Amino acid sequence: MRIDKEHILNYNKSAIENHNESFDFLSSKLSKQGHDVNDIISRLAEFQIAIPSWALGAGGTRFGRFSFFGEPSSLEQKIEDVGVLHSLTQTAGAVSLHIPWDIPSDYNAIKEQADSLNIKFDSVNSNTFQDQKDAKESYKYGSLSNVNQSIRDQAIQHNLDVINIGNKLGSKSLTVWLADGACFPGQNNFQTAFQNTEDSLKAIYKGLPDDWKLLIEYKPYEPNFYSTVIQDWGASLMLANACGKKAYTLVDLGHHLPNSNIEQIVSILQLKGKLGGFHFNDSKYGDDDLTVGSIKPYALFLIFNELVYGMANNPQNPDLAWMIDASHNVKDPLEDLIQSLEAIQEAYAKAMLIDQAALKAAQSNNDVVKCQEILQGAYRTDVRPLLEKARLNSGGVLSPINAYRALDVRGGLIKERGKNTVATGL
Ligand code: PSV
Ligand code: MN
Repeated sequence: MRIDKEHILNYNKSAIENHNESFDFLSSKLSKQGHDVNDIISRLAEFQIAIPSWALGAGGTRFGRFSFFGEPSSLEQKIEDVGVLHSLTQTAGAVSLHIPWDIPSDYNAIKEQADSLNIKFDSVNSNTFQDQKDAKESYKYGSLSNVNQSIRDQAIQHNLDVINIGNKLGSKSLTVWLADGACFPGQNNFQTAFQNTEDSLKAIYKGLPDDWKLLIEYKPYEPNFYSTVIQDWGASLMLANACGKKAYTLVDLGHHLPNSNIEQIVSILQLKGKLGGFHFNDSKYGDDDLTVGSIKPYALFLIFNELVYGMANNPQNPDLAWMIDASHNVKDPLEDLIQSLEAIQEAYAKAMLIDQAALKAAQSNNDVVKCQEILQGAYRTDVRPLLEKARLNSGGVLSPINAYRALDVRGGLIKERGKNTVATGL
């Protein structure tokens, strides 16, 4: 299913008056405060977030999965769904594939399809947390960290195969998330597991093309509940440093113990030029994979404050790979992703409103109250008209959720695909 330009134009006609009114009001207010509104809008339009190929179907838990009607059942249909998201929002111009869930059968055809929808292939993700059909070795007791060399070799080879697949599509990074760890004290030797992981990652790194990055994701627990080999940013950074300059840490918002100061982690990694990628989601308890901004929007804003600062002040840190990593147990996956995209853009726009010079001055004077006023002044601004303008300028719709419903996109997908299709993924 494709959303044609005509539909977008028609939809926007019905909402343009309200938009103009609220945009003019906000824009004149911000201009008076010294903001370059056009610059903020063009930076919003440039900010593209990858959609993971595994998030287009309904998500589930270990207790069950309630499938969503009209789910994409092939990679082509998944790309089609990202195309729908991108035409409406103009901010989802990339897809991130998980291998082996989404191995293309015809590379040229899939590249052409993605091209025609203006979608790039972002980071490719390997999977050594599940056993694959016909695999010689099992990952039950770990993959890159395993005590058994031939299991490590199989996991290394899988990552090299993923690089190869990504290379054919134009991806420029490999994301490694390891489920390896232990469920019980004494189950493994921490040092051996870490050293094995380091050696395995170095072997993968050797096969990384020159213009690629290796992104090392961390997570404190799950599926292992006593210890995880790459449990935090410190472990990830140590491994990235051991591999070399093309290796970076990847931050997934859900992969922290309660109350971790994620913005501080983000800030220091950028200072050291080692923040490589970002997985957005939100959570109340752990790795809940909820819609971005649905639980802690202020925390997201504070993270974006550091990201904006880093993008302006840390040329030593490369451009980041941005991706949503969420799951949707009870919502239409596409509606959920639209809400996440909107929340990310909103936090970014608000962070761009922070007067960095005034903040620096207040910090130099130890004026704590002023510092808070500056941050919260930006946070309390309703920036949605800026997001609308950015979408409008790029050919998207003023309100993606309303347009998605008005155009009955899900109804159209069900008509094309039937009710009971099931997407690959977790
Ligand atoms: C693990 O929880 C994770 O965040 C990793 O990024 C995986 O690749 C992804 O979720 C999908 O399961
Ligand atoms: Mn993740």
